[in-house]
Amino acid sequence: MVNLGILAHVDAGKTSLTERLLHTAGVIDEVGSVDDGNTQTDSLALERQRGITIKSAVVSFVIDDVTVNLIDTPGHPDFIAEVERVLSVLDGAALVISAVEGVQAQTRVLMRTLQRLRIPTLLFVNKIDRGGADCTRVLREISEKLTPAIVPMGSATELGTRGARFTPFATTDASHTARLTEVLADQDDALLAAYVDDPATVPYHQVYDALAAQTGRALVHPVFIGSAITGAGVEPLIAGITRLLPAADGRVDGPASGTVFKVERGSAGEKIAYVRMFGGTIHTRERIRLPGDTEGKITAISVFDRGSAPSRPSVSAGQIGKLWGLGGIQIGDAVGVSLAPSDAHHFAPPTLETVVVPTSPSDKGALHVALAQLAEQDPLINLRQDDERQEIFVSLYGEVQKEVIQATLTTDFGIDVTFRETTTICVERPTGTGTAVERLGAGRDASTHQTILPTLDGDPNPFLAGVGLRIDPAPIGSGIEFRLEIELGSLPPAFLKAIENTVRETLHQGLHGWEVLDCVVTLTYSGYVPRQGKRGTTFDPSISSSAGDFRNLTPLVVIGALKEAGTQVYEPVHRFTLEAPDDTLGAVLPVLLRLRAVSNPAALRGSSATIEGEIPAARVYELQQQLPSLTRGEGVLECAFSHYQPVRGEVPSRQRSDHNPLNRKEYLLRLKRRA
Ligand SMILES: Nc1nc2c(ncn2[C@@H]2O[C@H](COP(=O)(O)OP(=O)(O)OP(=O)(O)O)[C@@H](O)[C@H]2O)c(=O)[nH]1
Ligand SMILES: [Mg+2]
Repeated sequence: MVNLGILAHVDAGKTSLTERLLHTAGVIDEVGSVDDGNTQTDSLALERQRGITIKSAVVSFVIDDVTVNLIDTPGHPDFIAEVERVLSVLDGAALVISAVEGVQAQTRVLMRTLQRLRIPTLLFVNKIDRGGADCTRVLREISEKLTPAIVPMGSATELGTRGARFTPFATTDASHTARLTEVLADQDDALLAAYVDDPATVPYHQVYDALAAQTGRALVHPVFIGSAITGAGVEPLIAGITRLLPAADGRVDGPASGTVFKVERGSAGEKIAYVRMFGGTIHTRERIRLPGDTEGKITAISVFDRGSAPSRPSVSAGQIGKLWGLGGIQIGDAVGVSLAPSDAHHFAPPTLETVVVPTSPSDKGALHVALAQLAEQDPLINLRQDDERQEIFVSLYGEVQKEVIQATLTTDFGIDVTFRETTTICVERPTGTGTAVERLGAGRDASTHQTILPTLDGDPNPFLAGVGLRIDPAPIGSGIEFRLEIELGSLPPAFLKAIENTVRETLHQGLHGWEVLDCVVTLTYSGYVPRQGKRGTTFDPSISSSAGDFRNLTPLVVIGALKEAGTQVYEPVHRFTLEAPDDTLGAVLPVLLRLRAVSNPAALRGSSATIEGEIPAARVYELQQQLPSLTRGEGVLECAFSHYQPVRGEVPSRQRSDHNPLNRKEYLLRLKRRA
């Protein structure tokens, strides 16, 4: 059993290849076509209309007794979140690259991530039947831009014609064996010794075994070549999938553990969770452990097997199943014993945000419910409601995702919506160290514990809590770390938890309203009043500290420390590749400059110019809008998130939540009014 992901830049041919694999394996009699909207994996109405994949889909087939569960993923960067969730459940991947377009922006992003996660990956150079196919160039691009650790498994002829063919190198081909040995010997001492002894006598099966072993460790990447449309090269690819990728392991009789990578709603609105099992077995009617120490009862199971997913009494290690009955389940959740951290992110978060407005104001409540359901299937939509104006914000990767959300709300929920302008999501990082402290008792009379009225020189701390914090900057990508510099045990655990949670919550909005990243927050002081009562009673909350006191006080200390530390706002930047006719460069370049893009000199090939560079995410949409008129409709733009860069000039800010104001007095007054 192999769980295989098919990944690629948009339009490289993943869905067409999936269809062809299913046909070759005998699962379907007719090969469906993306262009006719009748493939197995692009089954949503929207996918069929648009001819692009939007959601990951699972199909399965059996070849030579190996069950392959294949996950077809979307290539459009707006749907990268779908790819992200699938990565944690794969035994291997096939990365598809067009023989015409070659290595594209998203190809690089995906390969980098596959390598970082050490996922065994085969490459498939597709579309050799199309005009302009050039395998030599594409193989060179692969080794220059993706990885030099590749081994072509055969050669292609009659490129650019319907008759284009792929011929695997013969096992008796001495020069192929020698080339393979050379690449593999680096990591394999036994092979190296045999090779040095006598290169001509190393048997092919020994080399092939070494190839499988190193492919399994993601050290090398076999390259297959062919066409999803004509079927050229597909049988050798299948042989590669079943013989070179490592099979799923995990004990069927061990403790049950699996990961949920997709959630959908069935025809009756019921929740269906797709789970990849890593160990053990789950049965119907069984109660299983879910995150947050909760339990769920499975009401039905189906398991992917030969095309469809028939109902089964159980799902076991290695398999992918659909589970019914788990109402609270979310994408990324572990079922049973948790193996991997579920909140690991492999790609950049969404960099855009927009306000969703129902056309009819009476739809507001329904819209909220609908978006919450969509967010369940796509957690990165990240709903956010504005306290004051009650507006609903959603995070986005791009305009296509926005159109898909709009269409889904209309067709599935009957709600028409429009969007307010899309804004970029920035982040903040502290620039220095800052400290702040609010001492216990500062605002209370020591003997009566009554609140001291605010004086002219400031409002004393009115809560039965004391907190001191220091904020230090931390390396990029390190997230937020909470440390203690107080003695362990000097504060009840519930109060400590309240402080840490509130610190994290408050840092969702820094001095300019953006999420604060990459810092260490240290608790340097704490104070509380133990449970006590007045005259005879044992407990009086008005004179004993509560978790609420800490939750209310902590934002003041966080913001105080952050103000002293200072923050820098960063904006997301995309890497782009722009291809356009060379005589349109005169029109394109000034526009790039105006949009604050930084680019290399154009590379010319024939009459086509390619420009690579970086552009603020905030300007990508404008460039996309202008491109057709600048390039007679021939320009092609590819973008992928690259990094965050400090904002120069006017600093954008985001509206703050009530529980996190910059102004101390305002904050205290608001709490008082609410009380
Ligand atoms: N000539 C030719 N066309 C192909 C081949 N593979 C795919 N196509 C065409 O390329 C287009 C995109 O194919 P898809 O299979 O939808 O590509 P995809 O990678 O699944 O696209 P997304 O899922 O949207 O990222 C369609 O028009 C296909 O017919 C091929 O091998 N040869
Ligand atoms: Mg597709």
